[in-house]
Amino acid sequence: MKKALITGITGQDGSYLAEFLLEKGYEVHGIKRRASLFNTQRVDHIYEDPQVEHARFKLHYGDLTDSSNLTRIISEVQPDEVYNLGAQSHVAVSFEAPEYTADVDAMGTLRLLEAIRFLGLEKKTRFYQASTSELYGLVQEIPQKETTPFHPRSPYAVAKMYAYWITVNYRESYGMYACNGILFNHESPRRGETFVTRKITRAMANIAQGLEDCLYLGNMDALRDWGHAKDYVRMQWMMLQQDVPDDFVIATGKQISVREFVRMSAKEAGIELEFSGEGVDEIATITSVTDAEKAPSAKVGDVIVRVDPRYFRPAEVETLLGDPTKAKEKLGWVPEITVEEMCAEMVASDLDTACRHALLHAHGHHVAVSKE
Ligand code: NDP
Ligand code: GDR
Repeated sequence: MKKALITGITGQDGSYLAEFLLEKGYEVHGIKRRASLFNTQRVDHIYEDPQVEHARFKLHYGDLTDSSNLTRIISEVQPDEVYNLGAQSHVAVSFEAPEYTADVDAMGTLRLLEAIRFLGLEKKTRFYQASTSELYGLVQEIPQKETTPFHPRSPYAVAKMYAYWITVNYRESYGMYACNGILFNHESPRRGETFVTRKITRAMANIAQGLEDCLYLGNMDALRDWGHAKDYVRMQWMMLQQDVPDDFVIATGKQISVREFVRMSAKEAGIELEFSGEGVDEIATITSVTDAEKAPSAKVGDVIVRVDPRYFRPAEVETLLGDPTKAKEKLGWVPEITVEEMCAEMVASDLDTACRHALLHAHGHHVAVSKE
């Protein structure tokens, strides 16, 4: 039975990858951080009590900032494959916490690679690094492919650039099977609530159900190539099953703006919107309610989207569009879920939660809607 170790197993991708590998028959180990509240909601459905005989899903406390902890876990597990998905993954937050972001995202990658080497596992353990389209930042070529030059635009992207090159370096220096997946934005109902797609689908559901009045966003002109996390974790595994390690762009090859994603999400929640005004004065107004069951609280004429410059970034990545030709040709990978299908799934999931909260609210229970 193959053994995989996943850092960031409690995150969006970690949870889908763990499910995927369990289905493939792997024994799956994951590193979770100690927190004052439970932080395993995304993997609770696959949790197995450690007392269960032959449990195939095991969690270890750890942190990417702690070398001795990582070395001990890798030594105990002796993994065939390590997927380094753990990161301070929020671009805007990386401007607030640049040093911590570098420690986790850049040095954390080095710590893992060095632990594998130190333990003499460099010929056994295959390594996947969660690289990112943010490396392209100020884009030099459209669409972006494996050979497009990098120009990172945030402390997050600069840290991930170190991680990218140290992964290449360990492959070249020590013959390690180490790969970079240069993944473009990918989302799902499990996406963190402060990334823009989930912030939008959640807000549209809450507004439809009368739990929130207005969504405040930053740059609505930003263009992204959005795919579904389920499609992208499949590719992470495929990359580690080749004869020769290599780096791949993973993307859909299509892009839409943040504004278009708002329109699409509102529609899924039974609301048609019209955008007007420019820059910080841009607003979106309800022009019709197409599904009164989904959106009983929506009223024509209400302004439900505004701009808050607090969400502008010191340096923005305006446009990202990936060219996944290499992944298609060499690995036969094609994304199966469109952005429209993904948006519909996310809104349906957030509407489900909003409906339950609205019911509680109607029965006099206070429901706090946390926002950022
Ligand atoms: P999430 O933010 O959902 O998950 C990040 C994971 O990393 C969480 O499990 C988090 O733990 C963990 N983590 C954070 N800090 C540390 C630390 N100091 N030590 C150990 N673990 C830590 O990210 P995604 O699942 O969306 O992304 C997975 C990876 O892919 C990340 O590296 C991200 O940068 C990269 N990526 C993501 C893309 C996307 O569009 N989703 C695109 C390209 C790259 P906790 O749950 O406790 O917070
Ligand atoms: P990104 O994702 O920065 O691309 O990084 P995010 O969803 O945060 O932003 C996408 C674009 O939307 C604009 N935007 C807003 N973003 C947020 N979070 N909140 C807002 O209110 C808002 N308004 C507009 C942003 O400015 C940006 O242009 C994600 C992360 O998953 C990274 O870890 C990963 O590496 C990259 O995708 C690829």
